[in-house]
Amino acid sequence: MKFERKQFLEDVTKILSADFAVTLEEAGKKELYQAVSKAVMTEVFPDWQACKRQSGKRCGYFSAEFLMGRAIFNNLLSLGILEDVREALASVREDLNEFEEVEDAALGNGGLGRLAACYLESAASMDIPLDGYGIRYRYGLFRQTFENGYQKEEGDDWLKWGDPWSVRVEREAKIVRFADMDVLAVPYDMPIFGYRNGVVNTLRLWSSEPIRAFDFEMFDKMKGENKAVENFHATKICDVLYPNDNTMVGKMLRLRQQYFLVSASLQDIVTKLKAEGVDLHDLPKRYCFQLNDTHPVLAIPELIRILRAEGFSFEEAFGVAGRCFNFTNHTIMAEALERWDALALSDLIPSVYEQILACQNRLDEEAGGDSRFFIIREGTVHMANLAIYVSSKVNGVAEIHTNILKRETFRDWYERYPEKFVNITNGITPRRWLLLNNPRLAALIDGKIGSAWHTDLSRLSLLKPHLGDMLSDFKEIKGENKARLAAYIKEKEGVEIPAGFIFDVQIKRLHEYKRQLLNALSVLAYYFGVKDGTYRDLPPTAFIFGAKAAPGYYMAKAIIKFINEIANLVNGDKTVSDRMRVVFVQNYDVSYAEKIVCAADISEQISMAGMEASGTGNMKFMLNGTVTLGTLDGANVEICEEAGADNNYIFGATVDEVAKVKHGYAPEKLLEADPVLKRAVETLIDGTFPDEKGMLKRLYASLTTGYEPDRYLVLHDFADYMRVKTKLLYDYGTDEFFMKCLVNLASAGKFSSDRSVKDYADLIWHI
Ligand code: 26W
Repeated sequence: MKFERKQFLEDVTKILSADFAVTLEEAGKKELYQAVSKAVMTEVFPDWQACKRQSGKRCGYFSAEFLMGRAIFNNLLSLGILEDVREALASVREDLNEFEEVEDAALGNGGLGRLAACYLESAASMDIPLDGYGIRYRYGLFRQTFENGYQKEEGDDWLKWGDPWSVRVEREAKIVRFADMDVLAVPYDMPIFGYRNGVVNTLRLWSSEPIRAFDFEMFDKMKGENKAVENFHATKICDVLYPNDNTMVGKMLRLRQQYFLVSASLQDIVTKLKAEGVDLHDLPKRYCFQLNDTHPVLAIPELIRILRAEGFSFEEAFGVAGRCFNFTNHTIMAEALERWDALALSDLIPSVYEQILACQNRLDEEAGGDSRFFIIREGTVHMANLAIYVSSKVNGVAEIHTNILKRETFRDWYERYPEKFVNITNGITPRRWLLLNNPRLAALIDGKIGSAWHTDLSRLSLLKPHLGDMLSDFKEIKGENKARLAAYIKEKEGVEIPAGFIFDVQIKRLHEYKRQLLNALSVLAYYFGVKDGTYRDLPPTAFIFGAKAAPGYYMAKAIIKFINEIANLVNGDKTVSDRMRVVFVQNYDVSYAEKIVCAADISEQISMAGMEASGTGNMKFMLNGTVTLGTLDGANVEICEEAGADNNYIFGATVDEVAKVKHGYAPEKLLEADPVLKRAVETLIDGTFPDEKGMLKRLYASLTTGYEPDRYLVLHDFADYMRVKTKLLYDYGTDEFFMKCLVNLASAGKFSSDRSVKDYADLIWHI
């Protein structure tokens, strides 16, 4: 984008006067933020219009979550005007960094939502016509604070600063029909800028509204009548994002959200094609759809329903759907595979349910009654099965994950339709996750190999001959990033991390399988070890955690409480203060991640092997020159393939070993055999920590008793984890160690989401 300072400041001044009746001098931060953003939006409008009008085949990325984070810095970077705007504002004594207070758009839970955001950015940068379709939740993922060590949730008012990067497109509103009411779906379009290439794709987020402007008087009169009041609430479909990650809760409101999203999106696309005069039999020539996990899978029967209403036979409609849809699976956890009660579904959207039944009948005929293949069984609709049956392609998100899908999770389906299954290893956008969050490191790389890596990350391998020369600058930059993070943590969390400490980081959603508990137990082991002399000379280390727990996930919340108590104990004990600090940062989100990732020395990726589909945080750390302390799980496996296992720190049971260990597993024997482990685990019940609510006691029980004690093999992997982690801590600081960091950076090329979206475009979308 061309940038002229004088013109820009004039535009900003005009918007300030028209929208807020203030001058540039009088404007507050929020007003200025809106005016600056809008001034840019005005400029890019022609490019955006041109991209929207292109006539080739497009892909719709259907997702219940888009975890976009903060837009302004990324957008300015993509447009190539970040520094220009910074200088223009500085010339009128404003500081662009003030906009770091702008709320993240946190319309997602974790990996799946952030992946969608990276893919949109990469597709635009690679000039791939991909548009996102999602829900404009009024409240995104909750804001987290800690009170007395317990997680507290508050509503996330992400629109507090306004939403200048969206445009409400009321004239393209659609009506979504449920059995009990009709709802208006109003689109808000967000431009997705390609990196310095003039491409502007679209993220279209639907907002639900009552069809008639809300009538308060009517509402007042109807208060007594349950149905009407219920309807009023039901029009609030988009009020809030479900804060679940990995557990399926069969809530009707969630089902409404899912249907709302796919019905509005498909009506939108079909309407536009019809207006262009396209024969809907040719739909697959113009569109394909990527289903981001099962959440938008109702799109399949919805499209069939729409086509039948247009006069298609079921077979014709099924054929078109089969050529349009593709399905990505993001987890093998049984509790996360979506299933819906068939009665509830048929009550809410009867004509859609009819199409699901028709698919089931077709499958019955095709599979000759083989009972392994079903969509509806015992009154439950299995969304993954519906997706696999109809879709052209089904993909997992890392090699090991796709293999597990083929071998286990969807084995029967794979046997029947082997050609459907493909792997597309996840990726991350190097613009947000290196250029933007770590500009000095990016500049150091530019200085060695030029800037072509910005859009071709494989070129990082060209750094390999230069790594030795980069060492001292790299250390200096990492040190500065660490100092900045330490200052931020001091301000936000009140915990001081002294200079020279190792930053050992685990940031991700809280889940038992991700094993933050394993990390916590190691911290206790080091603490007792420092005190009793075993680790008298422990390299000074800050153990940094960040994670939100689903509000209804008891064990996850117990783990947060446990770690916060450990932090209290360690940080309050002067005798260890030159060796250890522990901090659990509050409200971990995309913007916090940007600050942490560039400052980490150790990336903890310690899930039980087989459980983490891919992970993408692991890639972010790698790209910023951080070694992984991890299991052979998800994309860690491929990270080791690229960077070498000896440049990372691998421990623990492999997938095959997990299966074996689980036979006759006896965690109590492990406890008895290992006094260090026992001491750490018993703090859960021996009064070391206050436990008013009995949470820690239940955590202890989850490790030692019940149907499947220590389900995620925390105790089994503990000794090997300690061994490797201790080696890592003692390796830290040598040139040899920093070379490992740099080898990781130089080997991160594969993990660009540019590569991922191109793989999708080649193997699946054919665009
Ligand atoms: C029905 C509730 C629910 C909500 C979210 C079920 C499942 C999910 C997601 C599948 C959870 C998720 O975000 N999975 C993560 O997806 C990332 C992107 O592919 C992977 O990198 C992570 O390994 C995976 O946990």
